[in-house]
Amino acid sequence: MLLKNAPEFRSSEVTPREKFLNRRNLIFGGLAAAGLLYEARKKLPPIGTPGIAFAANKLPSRPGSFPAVNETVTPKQKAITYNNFYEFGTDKRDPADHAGSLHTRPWTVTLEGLCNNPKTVGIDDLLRYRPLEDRTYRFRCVEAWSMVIPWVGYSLAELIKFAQPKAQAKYVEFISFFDPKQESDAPGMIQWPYREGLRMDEAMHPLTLLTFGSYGETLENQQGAPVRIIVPWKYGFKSAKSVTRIRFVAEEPATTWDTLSPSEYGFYSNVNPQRDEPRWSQAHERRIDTSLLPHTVPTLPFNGYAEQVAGLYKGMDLIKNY
Ligand SMILES: Nc1nc2c(c(=O)[nH]1)N[C@H]1C(S)=C(S)[C@@H](COP(=O)(O)O)O[C@H]1N2
Ligand SMILES: [Mo]
Repeated sequence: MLLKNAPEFRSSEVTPREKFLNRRNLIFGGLAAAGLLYEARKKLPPIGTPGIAFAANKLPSRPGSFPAVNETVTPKQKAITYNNFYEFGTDKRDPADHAGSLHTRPWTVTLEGLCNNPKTVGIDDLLRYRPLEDRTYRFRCVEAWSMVIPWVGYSLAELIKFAQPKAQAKYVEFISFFDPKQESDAPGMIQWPYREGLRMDEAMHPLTLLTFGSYGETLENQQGAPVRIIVPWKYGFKSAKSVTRIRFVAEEPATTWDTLSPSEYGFYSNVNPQRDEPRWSQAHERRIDTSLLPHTVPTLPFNGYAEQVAGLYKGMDLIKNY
């Protein structure tokens, strides 16, 4: 599957700098590929591009195209030991303790539904499709805690353009991997796999990050390895982990948390200090950083990204459309 789909994926609309052929494919491709191999070598990206240093878990990346958050970054050790990843249990420690059982290779992401270029893409080809960027984002969980995390990835818009959604595709659905054998602590009250969704314009917004790493390294399993979505202006549950299917659909898709408790977790779930969770205020959040005492900060509309994204919701009542 991986090998079969790789050449098609790369041959699409990649820019010349990233347009290179997979050596494995050429070797297995036999004589007919020999001439191509020479061509491909000339086009190989310089050492240090994503994929080449991948084995060491390092993800070479360039500075992100968005201004970095000028706030204390959450220490990595905290960010990877306080997680929500219910497939591995409901306690914040569970993902760190149990997600080791998740196999992240081989891994494929399937682009499907209302698009002209449906494909199943191998994770390593996905990683190399576009240059990776460092993007330090605020991350706000609906449970009123937050972190500041340097993610590594590229805009999801790049992959959506590759898939060529049809005009009828108004939403994008994200479906996480699920295997009860690898994820035996998943609570039965949830209908697995985990599902999330975005409106097409939200998914296409350059802030929405197809995320492969954090702190300059590949994602830890508990963070949603090998690939997840990060939508920094929405509550954390909108950012699906360990994604394996991306589906283009005409109607607003049903999502895991909205299905479970619609009054608490709406489809939009934009961070909004004015719209309280029915059980607690959303006006403040506990920032998980280097401070020893609880550090509470006011919650910002759209998690501080109003300048970039408020325009997407012009004319919408964001209390009704929570
Ligand atoms: N597949 C899957 N994705 C998921 C979740 C989950 O349980 N399963 N939890 C969500 C929630 S509630 C949050 S707050 C974030 C947590 O991401 P983090 O552990 O990297 O901070 O992942 C989101 N994505
Ligand atoms: Mo969350």
